Amino acid sequence: EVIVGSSRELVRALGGQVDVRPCFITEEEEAGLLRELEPGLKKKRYEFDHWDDAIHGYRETERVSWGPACEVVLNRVRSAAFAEGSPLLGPVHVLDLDKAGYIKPHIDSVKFCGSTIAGLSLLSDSVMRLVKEDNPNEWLDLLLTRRSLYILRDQARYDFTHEILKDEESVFSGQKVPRRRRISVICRNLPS
Ligand code: AKG
Repeated sequence: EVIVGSSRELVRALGGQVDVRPCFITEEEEAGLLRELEPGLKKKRYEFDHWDDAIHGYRETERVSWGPACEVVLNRVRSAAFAEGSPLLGPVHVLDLDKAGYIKPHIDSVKFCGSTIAGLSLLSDSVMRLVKEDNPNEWLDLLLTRRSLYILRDQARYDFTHEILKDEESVFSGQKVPRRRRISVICRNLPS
């Protein structure tokens, strides 16, 4: 099980809007993505000190063009997450979280991103928590294993905050999920 929540009803109700696919990419594909991303990321420093930021302990980049092997992987992500012809945000967002880094609860800007967020997780397992914005008793935890894909859409994207738990709090269904350095590769569509 990779999705648990405050109630069975909520898990069922949001089922069509939250998708977690373990082992979405192979070890070779992960290595290929890292080979393309590491040189650029290594030139940046992790940011820890911006207290108003949603993200703590991160560096990030955007990438428009990829080598052929990575393009194949990204096209698989796009066809899993988006309807054919749906206009996508050109650059793919790459977020590198330090082992001590985490993402605080937030809702992505409705001005800049559309109904769907799709992310690959590289290098580490993690727990993503969704919490209903107007009722914190309603929540879902997603187990994002290394090399998995998650997709959030519609209500799950607009009405729930999402966050990536810090290592000390990284527990899924009672089981510790050690959080190491994690890189996410995130595709989004444009607002309609
Ligand atoms: C965001 O960019 O809005 C995220 O929360 C990224 C989540 C992730 O790292 O997978």
